[in-house]
Amino acid sequence: MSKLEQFASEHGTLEFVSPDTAIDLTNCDREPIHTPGSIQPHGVLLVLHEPTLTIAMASASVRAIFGIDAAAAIGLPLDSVIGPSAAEVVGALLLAGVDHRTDVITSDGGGAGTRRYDVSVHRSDGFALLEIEPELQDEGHSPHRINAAMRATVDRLEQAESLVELAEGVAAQMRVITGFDRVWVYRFHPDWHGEIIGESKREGIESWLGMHYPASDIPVQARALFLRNWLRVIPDVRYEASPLEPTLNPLTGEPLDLGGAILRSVSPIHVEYLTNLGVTASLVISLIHRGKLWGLISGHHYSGPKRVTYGTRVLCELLAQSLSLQIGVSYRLADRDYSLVVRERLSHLTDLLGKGVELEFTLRGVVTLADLVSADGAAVVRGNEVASAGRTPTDTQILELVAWLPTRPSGVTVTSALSQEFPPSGGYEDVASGLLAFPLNVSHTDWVLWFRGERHQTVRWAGDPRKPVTLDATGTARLSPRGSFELWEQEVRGTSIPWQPAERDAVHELRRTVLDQTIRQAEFVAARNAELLLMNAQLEETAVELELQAEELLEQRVLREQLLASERQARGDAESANRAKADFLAVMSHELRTPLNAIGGYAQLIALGMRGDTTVAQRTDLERIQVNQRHLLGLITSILNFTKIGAGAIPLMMAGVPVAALLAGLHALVGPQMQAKSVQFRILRSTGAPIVRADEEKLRQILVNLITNALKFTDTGGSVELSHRTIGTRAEIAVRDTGLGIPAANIDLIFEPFVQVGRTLSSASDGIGLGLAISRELARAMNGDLTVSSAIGKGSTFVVSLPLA
Ligand code: BLA
Repeated sequence: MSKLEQFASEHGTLEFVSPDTAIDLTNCDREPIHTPGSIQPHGVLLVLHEPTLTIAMASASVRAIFGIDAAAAIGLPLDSVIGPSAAEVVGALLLAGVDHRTDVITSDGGGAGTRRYDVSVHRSDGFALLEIEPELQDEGHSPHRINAAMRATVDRLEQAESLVELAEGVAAQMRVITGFDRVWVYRFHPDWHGEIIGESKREGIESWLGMHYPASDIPVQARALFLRNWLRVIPDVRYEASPLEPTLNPLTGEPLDLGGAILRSVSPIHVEYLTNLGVTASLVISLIHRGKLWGLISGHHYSGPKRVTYGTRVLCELLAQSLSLQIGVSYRLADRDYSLVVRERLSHLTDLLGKGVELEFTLRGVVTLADLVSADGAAVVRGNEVASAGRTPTDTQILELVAWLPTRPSGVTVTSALSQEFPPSGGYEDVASGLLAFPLNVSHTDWVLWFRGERHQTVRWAGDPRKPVTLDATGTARLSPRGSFELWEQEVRGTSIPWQPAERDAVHELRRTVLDQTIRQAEFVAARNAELLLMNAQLEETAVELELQAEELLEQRVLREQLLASERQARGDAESANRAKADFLAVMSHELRTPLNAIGGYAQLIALGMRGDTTVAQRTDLERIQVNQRHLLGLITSILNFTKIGAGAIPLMMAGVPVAALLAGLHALVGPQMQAKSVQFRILRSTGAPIVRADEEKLRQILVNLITNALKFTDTGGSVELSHRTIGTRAEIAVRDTGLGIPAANIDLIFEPFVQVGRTLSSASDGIGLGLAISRELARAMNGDLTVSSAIGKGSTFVVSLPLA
């Protein structure tokens, strides 16, 4: 793709008005500045047929320089105008096949005697265009001097610590080389308005450093030409244009495209602009990096015409290129560094989400949701529920915002000037001038939002940017660039620091992770429901049978109870009822295990292929049946255990247990799991050597349960720590983790049997939340207790306390 096509694809197509249309406010960006039909008169343009090199068009200036009328030159061979040896050099240049201009110096007589000229060739509209400028007295650009200038520049570039220093260094060098009154470096902003970011000027003229200029000062078609032609000169702003003869391209009947010509006559509007600024001569070089126009560097003269030799121009181009390069590199380095940081934060968050942690949880922690994109605050909205952290609008304001968001094109919303799109947010610009948001569901009721506060900024414009032109006395919009460049300060309100590409990418990625997760959960729940329905039907049959058996058992028990009535009286009714319930559950659980084992066994037979080949889908189903079968089995075993303790049915072997030795022994049991997950496992030494009264096996079971739990909720890189201490007549053993922590509201629930806390979804193999309930029952059965304290994002500490022996 040519640069121009690329430019057009980024900026929309360039359309031009016809040459004789008057240029006014509505069409000034469509002035066909590439086809002015004339050139600046300090040089000559000869338009040549190839390969004959006969002249097809010539500029009127050919008369002053080569002593022949343009009209008379048409149809002549080139050598008869510029002399044979010069024509030979031009022919060689063209043969070299270099398509854009190639500049050399050639000397010859032609009609006007022997002189030296700078010539330059390029091709346009099917012709070879030859531009000839009488050579200037050389300003002494020997290779030695060029070398010295480049060296000085490179030194300055190397030492520059900032963009401004870099730009000033290059401007200063360029001013030394060219002798312009001022050299300025201009950088385009994303909306194509520009800012002077570096300057070098002679004493006695005002500085323009830091001034801003509206985008309309350099309209789109002029910027497009900047990419085609890197260097433009206007040696005398008061020049009188030299017209082409004939006026139109004889091959096409259209005006000739002079977009690549250095001598091209410039737009009268721009000439007027320069005149208003007091500029008498100028030179402009595009600053291009990776095919993109990012700025320009320009020399101004205020004290009459100024031509710059060809050699000097080449040197200036080199300077401009090194500046582009240097700036490109430092931007890319900074971008890359920041991208890496954002990536790291992203992977931390997606890891958490991958473990089933709710998005709301990530509002706080080591790396928060807000941290991901360096936002001031973030919020997760689900229906009317708002969870937020950091600097954010109020819940009500957030809900209003979320009601408005679905009216925008869906997907990720990115703005650094929210109040321009959503005026009600004008009331809280200080916390939310920047917004990044994406919906969590298709009905657009749930959202994640990031906020950035207002950035205070004053922009110094050279003249009021809202009035780029002045109107004539009749008030009609005849275009004339403004005459005043008086400082005009604008307080920019309601904008935040813009969101960086790396930040937007991270949000897109997070969105993908969250949506994937949601889909997977929905599928999982649906699949489980289907399985459970199937299993329910099977179990129901068994249940009917069991019920009958249980009734029978109860009857027998009643009979027996009647016989043993006297003995039972002493125990009290409450206890007996309890025991009856436990026994019933025990029997039922026991009886359930048999058919469940059968289900598992048959499923395994089929899975192993003993009943013939199975399809992939069937194997997946079988796996699910087995997973659920094991899950149910686990549940039943837990119920059994729980009821046994509750009814005092678990025999306890109470003895003196030395705590330190017990803890040390745990290493072998849980160490490998810790290592596998890269969680640090530590047993802290303590001065005392307490011996508690407990059932050693049961105490170990409690601790293993607590440690396994801690590991489950602790991220890779975290730690689990065991410690003990003696308080009065009791010893305390603590299991501390650096995991997710338990929300205060849930603290009381975690010891309830059958309640799962802090997990979105319990996978079938994870147990059913009986572990903690059992552990506490066991601890209490041993005259001890189990308690917990926790802080969100920091971790939890479970403490088993037992009486000393
Ligand atoms: C071109 N306008 C330009 C150029 C510059 C500026 C640098 C390129 C000139 C060249 O390539 O030689 C703008 N000049 C500036 C700025 C400063 C400066 C910002 O000295 C600040 C110090 N110009 C207007 C308006 C219009 C306009 C209102 O102000 C049209 C509505 C048009 N500017 C305009 C056109 C060109 C231009 C058409 C192209 C000139 C050409 O290459 O023919």
